[in-house]
Amino acid sequence: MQSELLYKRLAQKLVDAELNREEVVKLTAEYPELTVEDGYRIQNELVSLKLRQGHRIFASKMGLTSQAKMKQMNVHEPIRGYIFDYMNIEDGILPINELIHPKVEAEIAFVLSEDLEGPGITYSHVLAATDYVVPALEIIDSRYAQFQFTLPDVIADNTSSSRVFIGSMWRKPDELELDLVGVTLSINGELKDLGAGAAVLGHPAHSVAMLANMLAREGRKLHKGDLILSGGITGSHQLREGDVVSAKWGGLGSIEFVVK
Ligand code: OOG
Ligand code: MG
Repeated sequence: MQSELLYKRLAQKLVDAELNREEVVKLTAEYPELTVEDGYRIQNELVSLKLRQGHRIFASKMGLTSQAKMKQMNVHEPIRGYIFDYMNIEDGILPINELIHPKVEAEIAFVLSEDLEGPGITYSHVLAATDYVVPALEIIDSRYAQFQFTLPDVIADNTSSSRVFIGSMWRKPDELELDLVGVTLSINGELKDLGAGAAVLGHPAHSVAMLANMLAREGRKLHKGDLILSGGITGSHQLREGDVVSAKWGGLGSIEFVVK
């Protein structure tokens, strides 16, 4: 357990790195003793800083919930974080000059019709409390050099959250078998990755249940109306200026954007 002042200082460092588009050395290089709990304390400070700057929380997210992601990032435990209002892109253009080394990943997101309060939340509670499921492309942009980090680092860095594109096809959860929803991710017409909802902890609703149960440990809950990203089904893929990205979900439509 570190001091309050250190949490604040490290949160500020990560916020500055994002604003200045300058990668930083991972926190555990300087503070190897940082724990997962410290990571969440730093993330809490980062969220407070953003809220004080006038930003609002747009969505909650889970990360590292699929084998594809855990293997790729070499971190083997699911994590939670936030997506802020300024991160939501609605015009189909990703401005790369605002980012460090962005990557894209395909996800399934949930909109809740009721509060979900753990502990003991299961995926069937989640499905019963889901208003809509929607496709999402998340843009992650670690503030750390070479996109390399340990578990406490990536938690502190708000799970690499950077931007998000939400699809326009909203479906009721009982209209689909979410574990069987397939997704393809293409860049410049070339198929880069594919997967199915089951890649996320067997069923993406398990990821939302895990989030509710993680929050319960801090006496918190998910709220009616919350939007929650359940984590990358596919691995994440590096983006370059001029790229045209397109993803398709079975029964959930598609999302396209260009990198400018
Ligand atoms: C951490 C964020 C992971 C996901 O969906 O797995 C994430 C990272 O890979 O940099 O958002
Ligand atoms: Mg993600």
